[in-house]
Amino acid sequence: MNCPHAESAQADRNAGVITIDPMVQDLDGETARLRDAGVLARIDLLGVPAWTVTRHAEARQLLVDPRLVKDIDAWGLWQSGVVTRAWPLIGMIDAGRSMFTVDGSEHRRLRTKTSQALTPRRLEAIRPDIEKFTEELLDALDAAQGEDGVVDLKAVFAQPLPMKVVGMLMGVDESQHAMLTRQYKAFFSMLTPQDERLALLAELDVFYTDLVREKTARPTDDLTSALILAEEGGDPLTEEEVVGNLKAMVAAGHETTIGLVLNAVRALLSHPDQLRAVLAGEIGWDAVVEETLRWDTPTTHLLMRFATEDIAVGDEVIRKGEGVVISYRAIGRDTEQHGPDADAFDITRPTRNRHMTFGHGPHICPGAALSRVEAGIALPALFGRFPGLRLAVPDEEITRLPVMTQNDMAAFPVLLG
Ligand code: STR
Repeated sequence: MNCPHAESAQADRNAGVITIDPMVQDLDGETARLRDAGVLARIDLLGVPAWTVTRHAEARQLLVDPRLVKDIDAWGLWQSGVVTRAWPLIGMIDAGRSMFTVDGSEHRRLRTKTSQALTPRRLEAIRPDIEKFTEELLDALDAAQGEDGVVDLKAVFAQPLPMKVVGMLMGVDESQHAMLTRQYKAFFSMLTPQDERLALLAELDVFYTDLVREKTARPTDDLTSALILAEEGGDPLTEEEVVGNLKAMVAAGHETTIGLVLNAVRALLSHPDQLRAVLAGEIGWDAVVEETLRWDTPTTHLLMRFATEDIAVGDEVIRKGEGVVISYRAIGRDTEQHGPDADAFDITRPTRNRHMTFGHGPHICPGAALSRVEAGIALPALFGRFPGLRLAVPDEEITRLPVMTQNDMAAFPVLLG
């Protein structure tokens, strides 16, 4: 290109692009840069350009805009073959047919049974099971202390609990939990070579398909069996659709709740006055859960939606075929929504319940109530059993995993008190 204007226009464009660094340790710095870049920011995801939404109000609008769809075939860069299955983030988007990837009336058909099974009322029935899992894992935590008293709260507590819960709901045998944890860890890590990631996704497909066939032959009282059975007079989900929903439930139910529990513990340990207020009963655990969801979102960036028409947002235009990410961490720190001190963790904040961390609109997280029940049981039980719980290393030494879409810690070493 020898036209100087075009070149400088190109440079300007690149100058405004924020590269999402898979190795980033300073996540607050990344969040602040995205917010400074505006309502809509141009980002680079491992060489692939996309928009991201960084503000609460505009995200709320876009999340109900039918011109934005989840169908990967609406993506220009996919249609043209620029993005292929060789791109490390493809598994976040091209995940098979499920409630996660389909819109409109088909989406309602795919999602109804799952959301009905996860209402706060229905969840009361499994509360005793979650409490039992929690107590068992607290015993395991006690037993796992090393000679120096240090134990990894992630590996021994925060990670197995959501897997036990989602495993019970979906009918995944305990003997498979460690395998699934290992596979999802490799799936999310950007250090995993892409051929290995594609291979593990194929293995998981076989695993889930076998499970669906088993439940088809011998239905039990789990949600997988319920998804297989047709409504009276209704048309049943296909095997592919049941597998897709099962994959989405296990992946989402496992990964995100680990983050919620650990992020809450971390926030409380670094804000001891607030921990004291909660332990003294001055403020409820629900406040801790909601403020953690706002301030330190388990999902940093949610991939991806595609514009089926040009969509104007402020002074920018998302062109037909372009991809849009929702940056939930930036949205939680929106000063217009949460005030000038949005970067501060404050469980007494009046807007703590007005976050959008579970999304909004038709795709709003169907597991939101479940994760609130899990965290609402796990956190008080943990601090009830170990009131002197503290970090075994300085907070700055907690390292993030190389995961682009989640705020994932490598380990969370604690002393039980
Ligand atoms: C992982 C791979 C898979 O087999 C199915 C899904 C669909 C649901 C996705 C999940 C994915 C990745 C993690 C997600 C989850 C929905 C919510 C969760 C994006 C692509 C997070 O918010 C982290």
